Amino acid sequence: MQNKIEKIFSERFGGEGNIYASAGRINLIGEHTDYNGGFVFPGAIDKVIMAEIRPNDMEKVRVFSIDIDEYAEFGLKEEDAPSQSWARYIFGICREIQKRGGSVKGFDAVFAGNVPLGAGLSSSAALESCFAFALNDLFNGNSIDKFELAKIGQSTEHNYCGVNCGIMDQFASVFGKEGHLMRLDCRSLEHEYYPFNPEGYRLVLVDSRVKHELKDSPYNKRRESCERVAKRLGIETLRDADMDMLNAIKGDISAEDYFRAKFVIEEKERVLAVCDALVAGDYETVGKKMYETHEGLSKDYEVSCVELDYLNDVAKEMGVTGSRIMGGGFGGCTINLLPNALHDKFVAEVCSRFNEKYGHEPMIYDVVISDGARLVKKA
Ligand code: GAF
Repeated sequence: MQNKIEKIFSERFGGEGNIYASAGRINLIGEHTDYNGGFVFPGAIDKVIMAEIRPNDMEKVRVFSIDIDEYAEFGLKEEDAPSQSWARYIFGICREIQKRGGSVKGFDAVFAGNVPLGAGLSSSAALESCFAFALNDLFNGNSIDKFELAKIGQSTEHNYCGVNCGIMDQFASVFGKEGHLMRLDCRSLEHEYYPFNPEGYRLVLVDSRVKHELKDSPYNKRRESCERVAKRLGIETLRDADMDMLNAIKGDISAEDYFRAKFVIEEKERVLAVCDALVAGDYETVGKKMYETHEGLSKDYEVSCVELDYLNDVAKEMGVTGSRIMGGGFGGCTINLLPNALHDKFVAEVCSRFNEKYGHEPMIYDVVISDGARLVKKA
């Protein structure tokens, strides 16, 4: 990928720029808890967005996406927003840096990636944090701290891409560390790295290749449900709610809102239980909690789909230790924790059975926990 980026950059713009990369993410457990001030347990992976970037002494950005095979050119004022949705991520990063008093001048860029799109692996956070990291380095002497870089990515989603996401994806993408997951408290942003080296086990993603776009999905609606319940309870976020509090207002809220909040309250406890189980090497408990999360996401939060439920059923039938939908839902991947010895058999069977039922094979990704945003090469 890097060679191709360098070749195209020099053909389009001449010479060379710095090369930066940032990663997609997995999340072991803690789904839809981030925007409720709860805990998540993500890590960056070895699938990246990589960009070659160089200031151009103009007041405009010229950028080429290799994967989409499109070029965009835009200025740096609010009214200069590009029409292409992929370019709005980059424009949003520029604007959010500027809004915080940071500097962004014109630049040329070429980028590509291998984070599968719409698979729940957060390709958009990888793109955002790659550019946020790069523009901090190129125009701000790295004076913007990493917490702010993650928030710049999140605000880009809110203000330029129509997704009211939490902070998990951008945080994992910026703070990712090779071989480690991180337990992140999304309210305080306190985080602790956990070495992830489960002896005898591994993580495998099964991508249903059912595409979702969070922007057009009911993701924002889920968040609104949670906020309505929190407001009714007189608390800032569901982080501070428990089942007794929720049951006490059950008659005053819609059944839908009740079940959304119930999932979030239960999921909060599951993340903490999984962190402890992981430290104790108790993978059976980790797996059990993953299945409970899937059940909750499917029945109470209603962000699954038939394909993902089927993948979960096959995993359970085959003795996979833990399996669940990963990410926002409405398509994408399941994440599976399984003994090494079951890996090949599971992969072969899940592919053939899924193909038989839905007419296409899922994609399989073996998870490698890697670093997040970084400078790859200086020009
Ligand atoms: C998406 C969002 F971007 C995250 O903020 C998070 O809410 C996740 O869905 C669900 O846990 O990836």
